[in-house]
Formats: sequence, C-alpha cells, structure tokens
Amino acid sequence: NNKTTVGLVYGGKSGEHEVSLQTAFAVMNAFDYDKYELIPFYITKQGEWRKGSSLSAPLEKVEKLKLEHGGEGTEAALGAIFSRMYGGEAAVDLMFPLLHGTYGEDGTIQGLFEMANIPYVGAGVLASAAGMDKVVMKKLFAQAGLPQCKFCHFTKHQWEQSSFHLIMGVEDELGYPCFVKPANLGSSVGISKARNREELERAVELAFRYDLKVIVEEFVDAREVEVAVLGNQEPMASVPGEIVSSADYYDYAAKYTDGQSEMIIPAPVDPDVADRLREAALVAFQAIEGSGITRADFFLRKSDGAILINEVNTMPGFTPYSMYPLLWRETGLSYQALLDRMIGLAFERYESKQALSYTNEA
Ligand code: G1L
Repeated sequence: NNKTTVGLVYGGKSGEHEVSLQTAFAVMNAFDYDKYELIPFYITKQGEWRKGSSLSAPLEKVEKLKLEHGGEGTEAALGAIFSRMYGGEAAVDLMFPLLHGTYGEDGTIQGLFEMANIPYVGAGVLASAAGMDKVVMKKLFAQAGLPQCKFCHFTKHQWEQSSFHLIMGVEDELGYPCFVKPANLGSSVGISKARNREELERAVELAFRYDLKVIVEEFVDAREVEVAVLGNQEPMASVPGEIVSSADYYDYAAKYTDGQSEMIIPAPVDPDVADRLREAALVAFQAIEGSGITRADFFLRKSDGAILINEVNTMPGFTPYSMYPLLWRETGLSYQALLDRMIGLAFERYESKQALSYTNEA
C-alpha cells in the first residue's frame, strides 16, 4: 500500500463546529482515493476525540462524520497521532486540521502535531496564533510597512483601571463611528459598532465577554477585497475577489449566515490595483510567517483608493464554494488540485524542519 494516509480532524469545541463538519464532508468528497486513504478524527463539542477507521471512499452523508457507531475514543485517537513517538508504526502520514483550536484559541492543534512530530497542512504554531489575534497581527503588519486602518487596543484589566482614559484615547485617535471587537479572531460574536460614547462603553463591555483583549478600529468607507495565498518559502497570490454585501458590511449575520453577500471573482479593479493587492497579500503572508495557505482581506478605501490590510486568515472558509478555493479555481487550480498542493506543501515544510538541529550536540 503506497497511498498517503491523511488524518482529517474536524468538529471541535468552537462555534464553527457545524461549518467544520460541512467543510470536512466537502474535502472528503474531493480526495482522489487512488492516491489517498483517509482517517477521520472527529472532536465533539465536548472536546472528546473519535477516530474512525480508514476510508478508501467518502462517507455517504455529513452525519456519518460524527462517527456515532464504532468510532474509537480519545485515547485511541491520540495514540494514533503519537504512535511514532513510541516506535509504533505511523498510523497517519499527515494531519489535515479543519478547525480552530480546541478551545477557540489557535496554534493549539498545530502544537499537538508538532509534539507528535507529524506533518500537517496549513500554518504552523506561530502563524496560526498570530493570525488569531487581531492586535498581534496588526503589529506585524505595521512592522512590515503595510497600510491599515487606525486602531486602539486594551485589556480588560486596563479597562477596569482607567476606562475614561481609554475612551479619550479612542475619541482622539479614531472618532465615531468605530468598531469594537474581541481581539481573538475566532469569535465571530461580540462585534459591534459604536456611534457615540455611550455605545462605545456598551460595545466594549460586550466584547469583554468574549476575550480579555479588545480592539477598536476606525470606520473606513471601503470596498472589501480578498486574495488567496498558497505556498511556503515562495508563495503565490491568486487574483483578488470582492465581497459585496447588501447590508452593512460589518454585519456578521448578513455576511456569513444569511447569504446576503455576493462574491465577485475576479474583483472588478484596475490591473495595477490587482497587482498591488497581490503583492500586499504576499507581504502579509510573510509578515505572519505563514506557510501553506492564507487568505488576505483588504479594504479599498473609497475616498482615495488606498489599499488597507484588514486581516489574514490562516483558516479561511474552505468548502468548494468559499472564497479561498474559488479564487484558486479562477487562477487555474481546481479544488482537488488545491488539496494535493496543500498536502505537498505540508510534507515540504516538515522535511525542511527535520534537517534542523535542536541541541548543541554534534
Ligand atoms: F489546514 C488548512 F488547510 F490550512 C485549513 C485549516 C482550516 C484550511 C481551512 C480551515 N478552515 C476551517 O477549519 C473552517 C473555517 C472550516 C472551520 Cl474553523
């Protein structure tokens, strides 16, 4: 048997549990089973693991991915991932995580794979963690010289100590309206718009229910465009795509759940703007030390056409109808070819790290 065994991990203790299941179903259906064998690893909403048996064809429906019959438990699942650590035969050749970290923060699942010395698809620990934290990410963008909207940030502790001082800072630097968000990108909740001081206070209190760190961003009247990046040391950028929302573009429900937004691929922008977007997407990828994939999200400011980086996502929507795969399709890479490429990149990155020394012994 010379097939590559891929461990697909999905579910998880996050608000995106269902999205993850649907995505895993799409990925499972796209695999070329002449080349790959698939082992499903489901993490329940309670955080328990279930390992299924090896698949040489997709399961018939999404529900089956919950492995309710005959799946092995947490111990067997983790045993399979760590088997090479105690001289066992490798149960999987690489892991393909389709979820945010088990507890909503990120870099955690990637850290598990690092400790198990097993290759995995997508960003490493550092980029995953940096990509989950809007404040850390914006500091890295600033360091890389990428233009972005103005922002303020503070911790719950700082807010409790001196909220008046912080409010003055927001009013001085950003003004109204502004947007208040938990710093953790994983939470799609807790985001609100503030039009005045009273709303700002309420918005901050709300955001602090979801994270100990909050970011406040200035309002920019802008078009929203995204670029897909793929690669390791020499990443490539896709054509840009635009997201057009009928509702307020900061309205999360309208954007992601109601299907009230539309993707335009390629984005109708001048060729030189498209080139600058692609270049900036590569700079952003390098700024967070990305590997494998990222989706870079930009604002195109209406007043002056400025390109502002908003965020990069190391775990973007990933069904065949999501922006990231669609951008590659437009650029000439099918969903199946994209999966092949991502797996190739995972092995490539693993191999280059294997060659390193971790001690000062000869
Ligand atoms: F590992 C990859 F390929 F980098 C990767 C990991 C996670 C790509 C896309 C995702 N996305 C998701 O897991 C999700 C948005 C479906 C759920 Cl959080």
